[in-house]
Amino acid sequence: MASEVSRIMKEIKELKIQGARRVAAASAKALAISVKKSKARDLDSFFKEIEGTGSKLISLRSTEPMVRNTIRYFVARIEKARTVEDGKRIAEETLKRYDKEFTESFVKITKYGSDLIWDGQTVLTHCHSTTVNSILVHAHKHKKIKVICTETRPKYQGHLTAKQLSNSGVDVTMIVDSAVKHVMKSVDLVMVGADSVTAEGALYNKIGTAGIATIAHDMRVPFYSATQIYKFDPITKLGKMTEIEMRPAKEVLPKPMKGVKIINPAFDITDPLYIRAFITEAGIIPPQSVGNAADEYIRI
Ligand code: RUB
Repeated sequence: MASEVSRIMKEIKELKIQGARRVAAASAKALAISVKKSKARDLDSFFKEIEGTGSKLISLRSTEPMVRNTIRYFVARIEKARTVEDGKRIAEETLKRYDKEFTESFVKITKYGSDLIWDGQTVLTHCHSTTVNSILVHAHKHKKIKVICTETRPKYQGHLTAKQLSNSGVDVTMIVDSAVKHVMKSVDLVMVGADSVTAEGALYNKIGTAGIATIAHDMRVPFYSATQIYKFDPITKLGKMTEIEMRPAKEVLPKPMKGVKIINPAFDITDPLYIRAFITEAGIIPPQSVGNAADEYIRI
């Protein structure tokens, strides 16, 4: 395997590349590199190689349907090749097309999400979502907004959120995750990203999201998730659940504590009942319509 591909895989695993969009984009890049560098002499071994790299990329973060959808997007096109050289050309073209579609949907979501925030409002966010950050920076350019972000235990992705927002001039305040209830009275809306969206409109996002949604619901604060439709998980149409990635205990406690067990789920599930809408490239979609939008939009 090319060293650049191994490096990308390692960075995904260690969360140096984190967040569903960045993980999917990096996986697309890694697959395209491995196709380009393939030394396979016949189509059979070429396809096997692609399948192997694709499966490896998918296995790195198990709660990421966007990676699975991305790999399927590539494989479905490359599999039409008649020769290895043809396959390499198709992979290159697919990467260009994928990047273009990826950027276009991101621009749309940024605009739709920003339109939901009114002048003078305070938005609470959790973890680090490139999608939500883009919305908040865009909104800040056109109106006066405040942002409250959680630090996001155990890996503190909220630090990156705070840093990026502050560098862009956004008024940002960071809280510990357990302070969400305390601050909710001064929040006008909650906006988080998404890792997986299911057929019934449930949301998988960073651990802690479901608790925030419950508090927002109790206090009548609208809760939105900004997501590309490619985060829809097709297996949920068949009644299966997206898997929740369990991460190493040392992320919670670097040195083990005698007699103490640790579990470290990376994500949790927010009930559709608590979600006002998903902000997608297809518009602002209520949870019950997400499955239809996915049928319409996902072109694999
Ligand atoms: C990141 C996370 C983000 C979503 C959306 O978790 O939960 O909210 O991935 O991000 P982790 P984006 O840090 O474990 O990857 O909008 O950038 O796709």
